[in-house]
Amino acid sequence: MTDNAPTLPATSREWHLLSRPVGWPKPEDFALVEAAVPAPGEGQVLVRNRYLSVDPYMRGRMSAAKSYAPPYALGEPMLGGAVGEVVASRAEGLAVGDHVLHFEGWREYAAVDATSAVRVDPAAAPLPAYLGVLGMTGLTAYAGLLRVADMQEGDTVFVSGAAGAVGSQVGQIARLKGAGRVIGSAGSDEKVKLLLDEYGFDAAFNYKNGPVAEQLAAAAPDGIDVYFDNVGGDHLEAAIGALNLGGRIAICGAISVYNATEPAPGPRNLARLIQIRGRIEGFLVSDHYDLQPRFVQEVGPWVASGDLKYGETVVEGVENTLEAFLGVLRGDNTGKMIVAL
Ligand code: NAP
Ligand code: FER
Repeated sequence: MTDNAPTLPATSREWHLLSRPVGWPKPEDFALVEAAVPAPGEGQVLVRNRYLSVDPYMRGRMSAAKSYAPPYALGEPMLGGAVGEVVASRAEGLAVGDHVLHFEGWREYAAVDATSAVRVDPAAAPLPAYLGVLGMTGLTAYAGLLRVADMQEGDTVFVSGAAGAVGSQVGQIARLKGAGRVIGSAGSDEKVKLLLDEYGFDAAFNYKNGPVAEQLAAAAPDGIDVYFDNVGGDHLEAAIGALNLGGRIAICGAISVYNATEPAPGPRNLARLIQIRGRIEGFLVSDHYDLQPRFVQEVGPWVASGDLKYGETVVEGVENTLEAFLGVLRGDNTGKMIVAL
């Protein structure tokens, strides 16, 4: 059965990668292209995207290096999380007017295989929440803190990137799960104030105000039991230096080196892990989707009650998607960076 909405434009806009950035991505590496609105094939839906996700990992997919996700193809629309409305359907089980989460972001309209679209309920949560607090970044925080770092009640937890999408949720989940002390670092005094005043962190510092090791030592005089690493670099070295006996570090991201053109130096104090029997473990959210039901069941009510607060930085217009992405790398965002179309 073909189920069509009455009026669709003939063309719409999509972002292509033209060349692989070296260092900081430049506008010339990208193009906003006008292309025909695709007709959905059998088993597909045509989605009018409403919200696009821009995320740090996309920097990795702009490079040619082999990784867990294939590089973006040159001259093709880029991929990324998006939530939109079905405007035409040739798929069983999805109808015009349904809202779906899918992976063909960076564009206004997308023909999406129904098998890779997940229906979401706009009455249960605002649509952008499915990209952030109840979506990929939220699950990353939940799985990384509770499963990978194995946070226990009473632990002192340190998280970097603490005012961002993942980090702000890590700190609050830690508090709600009974951490003894929650410490965050972020890149501006305003973000630090937000962590202390709104998100219930016990201590926070601006990593641009002085050496991380010194600021962490002041914030955690008795050391830390868990470090949730979003940034790498000197934060990681400082956290290893502050780690208590049996401490755990979950390596989630290393945004401080995503634009590096030379291999970044590693922590100089890894041998400390021997005496403290410390553990460092990297993880990918995609290996933890079995936790999604538990995550939504536990975190959903905290979000609904306001016990867990979340921020979003919303940029308007598909033409501003690249700027929004660059803004994430610069630290323009508080909470999840979202592009609203
Ligand atoms: P986000 O934290 O909302 O945004 C990125 C933040 O990084 C910026 O707001 C900026 O905040 C900070 N930043 C930029 N350059 C920095 C630097 N040199 N040093 C320290 N901080 C810097 O992004 P997110 O989506 O929540 O992702 C956070 C981290 O988790 C990223 O590293 C990402 O790659 C990773 N991640 C991993 C997985 C996984 O499966 N492993 C899944 C999702 C995300 P400031 O103002 O504080 O500098
Ligand atoms: C995924 C695995 C990892 C994913 C995102 C990430 C969007 C992010 C990794 C990073 O930021 O380092 O399946 O889906």
